Amino acid sequence: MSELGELTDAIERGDRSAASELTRRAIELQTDSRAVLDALVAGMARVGERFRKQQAFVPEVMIAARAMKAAMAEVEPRLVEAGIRPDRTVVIGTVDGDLHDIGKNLVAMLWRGANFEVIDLGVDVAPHRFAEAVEAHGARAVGLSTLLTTTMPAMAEAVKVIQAAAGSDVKILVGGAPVTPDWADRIGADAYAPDAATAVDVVRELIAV
Ligand code: B1M
Repeated sequence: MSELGELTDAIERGDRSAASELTRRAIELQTDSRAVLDALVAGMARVGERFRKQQAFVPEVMIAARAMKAAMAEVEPRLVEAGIRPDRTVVIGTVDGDLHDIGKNLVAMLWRGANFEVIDLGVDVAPHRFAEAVEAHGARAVGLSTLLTTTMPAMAEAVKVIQAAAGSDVKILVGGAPVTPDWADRIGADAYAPDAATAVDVVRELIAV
């Protein structure tokens, strides 16, 4: 197997030290940094796909994301030198009044793994903070998560405030256990994703990456 193939496998297995070592070696061998990045992204994509099929679970995704982070620390200076930037900037957060963040963090990890710059606002995020972050970072999309039926109205309010501030150029993706495609339609969101892996495909489609 090629070294980059081994790197993809190391990310998929969540083997942090192998991922760092293989990335360092690829850099020493002057491998094109874009190809190294693609190998890392491919590893996360495989984990995301297994997660979607319920062949992998939350811990595996978190371990793979940790390996990805370690390998990214090795390759990032080269990417900067080569002028390679993340594809797009996106904002994510759990809506006002809701403290659940495990699902939201999974989405953020897979978005990072897919080479997005992710501005994670955390939990209990007031609507105006989403709008401010979009403006401050020039984000193209916002992800809103909620796990509580009681905070679904806060999701609707966030959509309204973001759209009023940013217009229809900024796309809004919603998700979380009580959220449905019908709810997404009713509150005027651009899209719904049932899980973190699908959220990668959906955001790519929304902003045409
Ligand atoms: Co809470 N909680 N909780 N809780 N909690 C639920 C959600 C609940 C269903 C439990 C139950 O009663 N059976 C229930 C909600 C009921 C309802 O509203 N219908 C509930 C409740 C009531 C509460 C409190 C009100 C309890 C209380 O204090 N009386 C309280 C609320 C606090 C608050 O937020 N203000 C509360 C507190 C907590 C803890 C703090 C203890 C803890 C959260 C810890 C944390 O997140 N750091 C917690 C937990 C862990 C849960 C359960 C057990 C697990 C949630 C979870 O992390 N799932 C949950 C019951 C359950 O789901 N079995 C429950 C794993 C995670 C991977 O799944 O987040 O659904 P999930 O994410 C999925 C998808 O939904 C999707 O992708 C992920 C998978 O790929 N997704 C997105 C999520 N966000 C997305 C965004 C996207 C796209 C997809 O695009 C942007």
